[in-house]
This record gives sequence, structure tokens and C-alpha cells, in this order.
Amino acid sequence: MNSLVRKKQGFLVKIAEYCQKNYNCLKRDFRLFMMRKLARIETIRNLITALSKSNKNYQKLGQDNYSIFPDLNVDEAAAALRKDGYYIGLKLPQDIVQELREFAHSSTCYGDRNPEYSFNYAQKEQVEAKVGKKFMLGSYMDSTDTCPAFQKLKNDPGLLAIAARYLGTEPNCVENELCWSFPVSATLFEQLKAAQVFHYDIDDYRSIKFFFYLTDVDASGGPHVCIRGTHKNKKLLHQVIGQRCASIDDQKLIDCYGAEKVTTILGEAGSGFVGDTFCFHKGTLPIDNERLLLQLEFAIYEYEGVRYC
Ligand SMILES: O=C(O)CCC(=O)C(=O)O
Ligand SMILES: [Fe+2]
Repeated sequence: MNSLVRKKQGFLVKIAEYCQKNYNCLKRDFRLFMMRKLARIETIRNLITALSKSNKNYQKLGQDNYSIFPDLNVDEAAAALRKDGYYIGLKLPQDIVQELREFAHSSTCYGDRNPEYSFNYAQKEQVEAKVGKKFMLGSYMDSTDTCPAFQKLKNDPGLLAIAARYLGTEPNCVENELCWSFPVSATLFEQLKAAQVFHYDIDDYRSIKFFFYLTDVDASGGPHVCIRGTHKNKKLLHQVIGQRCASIDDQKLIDCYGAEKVTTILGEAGSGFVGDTFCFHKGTLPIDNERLLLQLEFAIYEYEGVRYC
């Protein structure tokens, strides 16, 4: 088959996949479908955020109630989020880190988020041998909600205060994931599926994610990387194509926004940071050590099936 025909076929497959994805999304939740189309354009996103239910009382939410982050500076975090799209400098108490790690070691985890590949952390290699492949990821899917340490974090007045201040209203915890990244060899396509190439997430008109490392993460331990400031003033093309920006070569995005904006976040177990999901970011493939990461996402609105389409 000549290469032109192959290219044409590849293009048609992509179009078909795109239409199917849109149709699935439309079927699940019309509001989600519309948001995914509109929120990618910054002016529309800002307009809808400004018009959406502002709750000034909630924005003033402080840390009067007990927060597990005693030295949290909510104003500083919100200001950094507004300017850079990221705030780095959260620290989880060691007992919470320990509890989450114990949960990870004693609960069922799913290889590459596939419900058919369930295993307990200690049996990972046996399961990999049985299914004949190494897992890139090990996710605890919805079971994280049953972990008391996670519940403490999800309801922490300090984290809620940052979310409320940045979102301008009462925050909804819309997604969470406790997930291992394992050092394996992977294709670019597999890395794209595992959020290990630069991308941004359109999960609402405004949304933020808290990330906490539960293992020590050095340069070879799969650190999270962001391109600071790209939650605003993205190139028009990058707004229009939305989440398909993930298909753009990482280096092209770095050249476009500036290497000086790229921040690789290293830290010991317990280190945390928070980012606007519209900022370009990625995880990286661990080279030596596996990484355990907890993500908690807050948004203005909730949608049916935001994780699946
Ligand atoms: O693994 C990471 O550090 C980033 C994950 C991420 O960006 C995502 O799940 O959307
Ligand atoms: Fe992401």
C-alpha cells in the first residue's frame, strides 16, 4: 500500500474516533459536551466563570476550622495560581502520608486503569507475568474515597479555602485518583494515554488540581512538569484544538512558550502543589523508582462522566 493511501486511512480513522468520542460525550451529558467545546477559548471561559454562581462568603473561607496544613498561606497560593497557574509548597503531615501509603499497600489496584487487571501491590509482578505485560500505571480508581486520610484531605478547610478563592465560589471535589507510575519502557502513544506528554485538561470552565507525592520524587522518579503561565494567553491554535494539543511534540510547546517557563517539580514524600488544569503539564515516565501520586480536583460545576469522555 502506498504511503499516501495509508496516510489517508489514518486520517479517516482519527476523524471517526473524534466523532465517536463527541457522540459518547453528547449522550452522557449535554452540559459536559458544550463545556468541552466552549471552555477551551479563554475569553469564553473567563466570561462564563464571571457569570457563574459567585459565592463571596465561601471565598472568604479561611482556616478557622482545623486544617492539616498549619502554615498554609491561602492568599499567596491563590496569587501564584493566578500568575503562574501553579503554586508549589504544600506539605502533607507524615502521618497522612503514612496512612495513604498503607492504604496503597493494602488495597486493590488496577493495572493501567483496566478493571480486568486487579492486583494487590505485593502481587504486581505475578499479575504482570500472567497477563504478559508490564503496567505503566496502577490506579486505585474509586476506592480512594474509602480511605479516611483521603477524606480528611478532601474536606480540609485549607485546601478548600485555596480552591474557593481561586474558583470564586464553593468548590466541588469532582475527581480524585491515587495512582502509581511504574518505570517501564513505553511508546509515545502509551505515554500520551498516561498523561506523560504536555497537555491541559478541560474539566470545567475553571478547575484546579492538588497533587501530592507519596514517594520521594527525584529527576528519575517520574516528576510532574508544568509550563508556567500557560493557563492564560495560549496561542489561538492551542485554544481551538483543546485537548488535542497532547498530540503536539513536547519540544514544540516548549519552544513556543519558552524553556524558562518549564518547571520540573521534585520533592520528598508529602510534597504537594496545586495547578490550574488549563496550564500545560505532564507526568513523566519514571526511569528508576516508581512514583505514588494523589490527585484531587476541584471545579465550579460537576459533570456526568468527565473522566470517561
Ligand atoms: O502524572 C502526573 O504528574 C500528571 C497527571 C495528569 O496530568 C493527569 O492525570 O491529567
Ligand atoms: Fe493532566
